[in-house]
Amino acid sequence: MLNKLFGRRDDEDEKRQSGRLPPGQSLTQRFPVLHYGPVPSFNPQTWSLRVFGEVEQEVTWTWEQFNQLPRTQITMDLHCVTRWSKFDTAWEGVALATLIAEGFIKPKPSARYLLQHCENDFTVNIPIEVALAPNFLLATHYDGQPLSPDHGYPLRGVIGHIVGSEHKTPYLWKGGKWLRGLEFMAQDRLGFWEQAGYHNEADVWKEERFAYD
Ligand SMILES: Nc1nc2c(c(=O)[nH]1)N[C@H]1C(S)=C(S)[C@@H](COP(=O)(O)O)O[C@H]1N2
Ligand SMILES: [Mo]
Repeated sequence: MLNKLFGRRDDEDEKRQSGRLPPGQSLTQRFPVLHYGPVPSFNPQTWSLRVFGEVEQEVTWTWEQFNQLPRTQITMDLHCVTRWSKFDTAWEGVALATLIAEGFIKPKPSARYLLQHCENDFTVNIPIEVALAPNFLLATHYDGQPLSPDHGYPLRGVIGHIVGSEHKTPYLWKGGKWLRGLEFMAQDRLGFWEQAGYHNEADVWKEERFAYD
């Protein structure tokens, strides 16, 4: 127990000294679970991901079709608005930028925001440039294994900080678990937590946690 405690503190000091611990965060070696509502069940026969809104052509993929899309692996630091940070997490899935570069999705020039639609009507909004950056992934695997049900199985958005990169890093809530739809939008629309008072930009380095404080 004591060993584990010292291990965490040493690890945290090291991350702070190397500039990887954002203000107001502390390091966790666990992987906490946070969401509103129940964990949905997954049926591979009926699951689909619908891409719609400001796109040249709407497309809906079955689970089998989604698994044929080109895949990407990334390692990121995750920062949760509830003040835990988890470092060097390994993810695998599909990058939105790749889907667009390879013509699987053709957004209209008017597309400026992305709304992630999740099971149980949960939504979360991000600007298109955040959605297309390499630190946002449509993830199916964490740490070499399919996502666990409470972390978003079978598919979630995940967003974090890639060490050494300059991409904007929002808090982890900007990745929706149990994804079922991607809506490209001309105008911004607030998601579930944003409507509840969370900051719309959510930049971890600026500590943009809540809209009014
Ligand atoms: N569908 C859905 N996705 C969600 C949420 C939620 O309530 N529902 N909560 C967000 C919040 S607030 C956080 S901090 C992260 C937590 O991800 P984790 O449970 O894998 O740590 O999921 C985000 N994605
Ligand atoms: Mo959160």
